[in-house]
Amino acid sequence: SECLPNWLEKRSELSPERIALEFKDQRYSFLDMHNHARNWASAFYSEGIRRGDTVGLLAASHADTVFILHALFYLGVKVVLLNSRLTQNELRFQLDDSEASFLISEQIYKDQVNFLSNHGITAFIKEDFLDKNCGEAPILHEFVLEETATIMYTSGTTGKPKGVLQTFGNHWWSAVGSVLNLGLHEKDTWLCTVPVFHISGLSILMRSVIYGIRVILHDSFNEKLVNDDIRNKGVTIISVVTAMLNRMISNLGDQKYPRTFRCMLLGGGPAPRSLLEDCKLKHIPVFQTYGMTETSSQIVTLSPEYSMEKLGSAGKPLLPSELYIELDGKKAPAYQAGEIVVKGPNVTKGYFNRAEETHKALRDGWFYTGDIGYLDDEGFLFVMDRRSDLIISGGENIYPAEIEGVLSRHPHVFEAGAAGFSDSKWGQVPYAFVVLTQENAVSEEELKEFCKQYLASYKTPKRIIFVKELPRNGSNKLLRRELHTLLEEEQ
Ligand code: S0N
Ligand code: AMP
Ligand code: MG
Ligand code: MG
Ligand code: MG
Repeated sequence: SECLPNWLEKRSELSPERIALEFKDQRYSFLDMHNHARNWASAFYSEGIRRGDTVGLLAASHADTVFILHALFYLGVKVVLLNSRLTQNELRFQLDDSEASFLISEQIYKDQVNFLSNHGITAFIKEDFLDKNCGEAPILHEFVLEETATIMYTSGTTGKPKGVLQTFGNHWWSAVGSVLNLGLHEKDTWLCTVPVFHISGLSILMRSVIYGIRVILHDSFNEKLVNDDIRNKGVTIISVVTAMLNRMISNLGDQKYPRTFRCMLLGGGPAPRSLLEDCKLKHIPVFQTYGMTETSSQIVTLSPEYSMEKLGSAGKPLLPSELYIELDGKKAPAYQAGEIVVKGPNVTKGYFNRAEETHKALRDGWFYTGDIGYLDDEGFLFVMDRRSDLIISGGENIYPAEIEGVLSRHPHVFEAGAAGFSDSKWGQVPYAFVVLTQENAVSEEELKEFCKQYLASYKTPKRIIFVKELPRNGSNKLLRRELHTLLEEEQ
């Protein structure tokens, strides 16, 4: 099977002195990074972690996290990237579902780690390794392109998250597709302030070692610090979601970004027209992109020369990828909306242990995104609506079925329906509509607290509205879109 040299090891031979990573004013060259990765690999190896194992990683954005990730690739381990906003119950589900044998985490998540250890997961805290002296681990000098490198969970319409398999080949081709569109400048620096447990962030780390460019990593998103770094540290590219860009612009005020800042890569959800126009007026080089966990980040991105002329479009499929719009089982003509269907070497081979869902999504090599959009007569994509029922809040996905499932477990909840409502800060937030078994049996606050045990805070309904019944069609299917009218009636 097809292989490529271990990227970071190779990079550390090609450009050992070049700065790979900056984190809180600490700088690491590619050679430093390789050495750190090797040391972590040895530490993990001495604990029994082996090629082919599946290992969960629950870690904040930190230089160590980057080294640990590479270390796990060096060992040929499949890494399950865990969203640190999730509750203990959600984390446990993902570790069980992915059949992970180990968890690597850190002190700040000790509560989660204790909970998970008590549920049978072998967990390590990175701080415990610090003074350990280990022998050397055998590391992979080649990556097999079809092997799974990472697994990221994405929620589903049924309410049960599923693990998206991302191979080394997927990551490689994603990085190649991006650079063939955006180009590579000698002084490129990518600011990473999106989480590395999402593909938005992880793909930046992959591009860094493949291209040999510097990454400036922030441990959280702070619009002032981001603007400072863009203005003063030679950042040329940053990846953002709409909620971040809004905050950056209001913090920027009348100040300007330097001309060397060449790309504000905007993805992860809808890009409001007013925001794009505002950026155009301010000469901020926004590049809208369309991509998802299943495509290992961007699959469609507006190219530089069209960023103004095709404002509102997500662009054309990147060079390695293809796309068409399907309507009633056929290719739709220009301007006809339908399902966005994509293909390319960056597209997942499927969901872990979910044959049925994999077969439904992947047909004849084409991936059915569930998103709705159209192509204009020049082949530019306009994304209109997200996959069925998906709520995107500040770049985080929420599926109504997941909220409904949790609420229904409450003894006083007879039934529940959830939907997304627009919100100026997050784009959308979830609301829930609940029919109680008995009037006033439980309060809105109590139900929210109940939700927080099982749902990350961003998934917990911002409002819970008590109703007498839920809108259903003749075959008793919940009509989520009609929940909006229910709210209007309440007010
Ligand atoms: C927007 C972010 C930064 C907000 O986080 P912030 O401000 O740091 O919040 P905290 O201080 O941690 O918490 C304060 C309160 O706010 C709640 N909260 C936090 N985030 C959200 C949210 N998203 N929605 C609702 N509430 C939120 C906290 O819970 C807390 O409240 P309490 O106290 O009640 O707990 C942060 O959310 C963020 O980082 N968002 C972006 C995530 C992201 O990267 N999403 C993209 C995922 N998609 C992909 O990766 C595929 C697309 C892709 O790859 C891509 C995307 C963008 C650009 C480029 C690409 C590419 O293709 O390369
Ligand atoms: P995730 O993989 O969790 O980031 O979710 C990806 C989803 O975000 C896609 O399937 C779309 O529904 C949505 N999305 C990504 N990019 C865009 C875009 N440019 N416009 C509208 N929706 C988008
Ligand atoms: Mg914050
Ligand atoms: Mg998401
Ligand atoms: Mg119940």
